Formats: sequence, structure tokens, C-alpha cells
Amino acid sequence: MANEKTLIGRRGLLAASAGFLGASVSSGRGQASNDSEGLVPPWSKEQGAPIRESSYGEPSPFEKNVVRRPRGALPTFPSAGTSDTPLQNLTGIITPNGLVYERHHAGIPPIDPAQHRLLIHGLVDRPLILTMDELTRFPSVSRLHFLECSGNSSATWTGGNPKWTVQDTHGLLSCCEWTGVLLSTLLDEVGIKPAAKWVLAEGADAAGLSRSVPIDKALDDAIVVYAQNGEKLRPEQGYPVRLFLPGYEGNMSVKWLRRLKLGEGPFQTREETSKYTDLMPDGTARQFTFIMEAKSVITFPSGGHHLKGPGFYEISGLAWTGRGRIKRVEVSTDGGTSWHEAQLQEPVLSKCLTRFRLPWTWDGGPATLQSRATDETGYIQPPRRMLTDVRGFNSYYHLNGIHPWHIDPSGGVSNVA
Ligand SMILES: Nc1nc2c(c(=O)[nH]1)N[C@H]1C(S)=C(S)[C@@H](COP(=O)(O)O)O[C@H]1N2
Ligand SMILES: [Mo]
Repeated sequence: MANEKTLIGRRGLLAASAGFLGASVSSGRGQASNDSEGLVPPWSKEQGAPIRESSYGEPSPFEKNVVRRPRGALPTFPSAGTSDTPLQNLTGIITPNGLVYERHHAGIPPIDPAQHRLLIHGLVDRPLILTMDELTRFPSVSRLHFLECSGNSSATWTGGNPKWTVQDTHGLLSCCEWTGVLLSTLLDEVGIKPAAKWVLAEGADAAGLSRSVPIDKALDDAIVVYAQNGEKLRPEQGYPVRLFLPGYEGNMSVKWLRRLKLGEGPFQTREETSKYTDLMPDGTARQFTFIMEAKSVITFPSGGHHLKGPGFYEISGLAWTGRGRIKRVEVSTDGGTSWHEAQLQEPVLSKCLTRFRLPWTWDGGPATLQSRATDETGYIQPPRRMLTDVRGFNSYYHLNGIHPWHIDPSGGVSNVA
């Protein structure tokens, strides 16, 4: 770890926060003591709430502000919209199911699993229609992977609003343990004809969202998923079944999956001709930009946080790459002049969020914090300007640039707009 002396050191932690701790523990009446009668809180003196009958648990009411927040939806299409994951409130790498970001092109269809079918046809030897019961009889896998919308962070191409939180700038990002049947297992069952090179995946929602998947990806790590974080998929995430393509842009993980069709070439659906393409400065468009490149962001401290004075803080954030594992995360607290290697929280998994941490002593002056991820291929997360130099400002998706947060001397943290 670089530069332990200047950046790191927690000797001042308690000293710096003494006023704060003293006030909350003993209201200024001196040293707190466990058996002092006045300090036993009311909830320690009576029985707690009984177990509820047949309940589904909820977070503490004191955490009621930890919620997904919708982006404004177009009034003409109220069912098409997004909601962002509150990354600033989460620890570790798992996104709880109720906080997984949402992106729906035509709302959430109310699918009865008993009536849902998955059709596999096209260039196969034995076309198949599966019920959900039949699907779940196949051997399954459970894997931890991130899911990121290719439009995540796109509002920051030009900086954006200083008031934005990390939920606003990076909230179209979540990470779950996904359980399902490997697509390769199902393709083995139907038998692939040699000419089959692409797979069309189509959703049962009113958008009929559909994308073409190269056969190599389909046979590699694609999963037909029916559960997330230990329970059945949430309706928002594609109940009762979705495709999941680890490391690929979110829109290809087709929710409410009803059909897989094998063909010779890409199917050129509207999602891959007009929509999920990247317009370059010369007027051409990049098509089939599947992989989400290495990216990272500091989640603490981040936009909207308020540091309560100089002293020790643990900087923490998330890093991920669609190409495999994260190898290194560096953090700068001086706007990119010097960089310090952060600690990566184990386990560091492939195509999964990785939590990083770095101890930091804030001297109370203005500071600009940013993180930079390197993945196992050696690719280094670029500054935003390197991206705009190549792509200009007409390309909307795939912004994986370095993201700075500014800390002012009052402790306020803001998005660098
Ligand atoms: N059928 C269908 N699949 C879909 C979508 C959709 O609207 N309909 N949205 C896509 C987009 S753009 C993204 S980013 C992810 C979002 O998945 P989530 O809502 O589970 O986070 O699902 C993808 N799959
Ligand atoms: Mo998306």
C-alpha cells in the first residue's frame, strides 16, 4: 500500500470524533457505564414484539429512506421507466431483492407461472416447449454476477448536477446471486444444428423486448434464471424466468423470457438497430457493444454525504468488469495527482461487484476523490475525457469513465459537474 504515512492512520479517530460520541452516549454527563440505571434504554426493560404469523420480513422502520428511486417517466409512457439502486446505503456486494434497480420498457407483466411457457426452436433438432416445473427439473447453477444497464451514468457524459448522489449517477447497477439452468444445458437438450450461430431471446412483456445473442456466449455462461438471492425472481426482475448474460449490457438479459430461437445470423431487432447502438462522431454507429467494460465508483463518501469534521474515514466503493475479475482499484484523494492501492474485499469473483476500501484521514481541506479500476485483462478504467475524445457526445450508452466527488471544507460532498 502506497503512502501509509500521509494518507492513512487512524490514531486520531476517537480524538477527532470525541465531541460527537460524547454527546450521543452520555449527553455530556461524563463517562458512560453499562449498569448505570439512567442509561438502560426502554427497549431493554420490556419484552419485544412477538413473531408475526406468516410474515415476509421488512427492514427496520429506521431504514425507511433506503429505497429505489424512480427517474422521471415520460407521461405518455408511464409504464416505461427506471428506478435506481441506493448504492450509498449498501455494504458488501449483494443488492437486496427489494432494492435491485428496475428498467422496464413496457411495465411489469403479471405472469402466472403455471401458464407461462418457454419455447426453444429454430435451428435445433428437437424444438421444445417447457413449463416452469419442467425447466426447474434441469440441473441448476447459482452464481454471483452484477447487472448494469448500458445507460448507467449516461447523464454524466457532460458532468451533470452537483446535487446528484451515487444513486443518481450509478444506480442502474445491482448484484445478486442468480440461480437457474445454464443455457448450454437446454441447448444440449434440443440439439443445435451446425448452422446455428445466434440465439434470439424474446420477452413476454408488451415490449416484446428481443435481442440476438452469439452462440459462443449462449454456450459459455448464459443462464436461464428463475431465482435471485435465494428466492424466486421478483416480478420486476422477470418472474418467473429471465435470461442472464454475465458481463453483458443489461438489456440483453431478457426478462419474462418466452422464446429462444436459433438462427444463422443476428436477428436485427429494433433493440439492436435503432436503440442500443452507439453513435460515433463520424455519423456511423457501433452495433453489438455487448460487454460492460471495467468501471468503479466510490460509494462513501459520495454525493449528498456530509463529513462531520476532519479525521479518519474509510473510503469505500464498488468495482466491476464484464471481462472477468477486478485486479486492482486505485483511489486518489487529490483529483488524480497521486493514487493509492485500495484493499479488495474477498471474494473477488468474475463478472461480479468487488468492494474496495481505503483508510483515509481527511485534513479538512477541499478534496477530490475518485477511483480507478483495472481488470484481469489489464484494461484500465479511463478518465471520462478519454471516452469523449474518441466517441464525442452523441454516444449515450457505455459510460465507464472515472467518477470524481468533491469534498468542500464544510464536509459537503457533491458530484463534480
Ligand atoms: N422483456 C424485457 N426484458 C428486459 C427489459 C424489458 O423492458 N423487457 N429491460 C432490459 C433492460 S434495458 C435492462 S437494463 C435490464 C434490467 O433488469 P432489472 O429490471 O432486473 O434490473 O433488463 C432488460 N431486460
Ligand atoms: Mo438497460
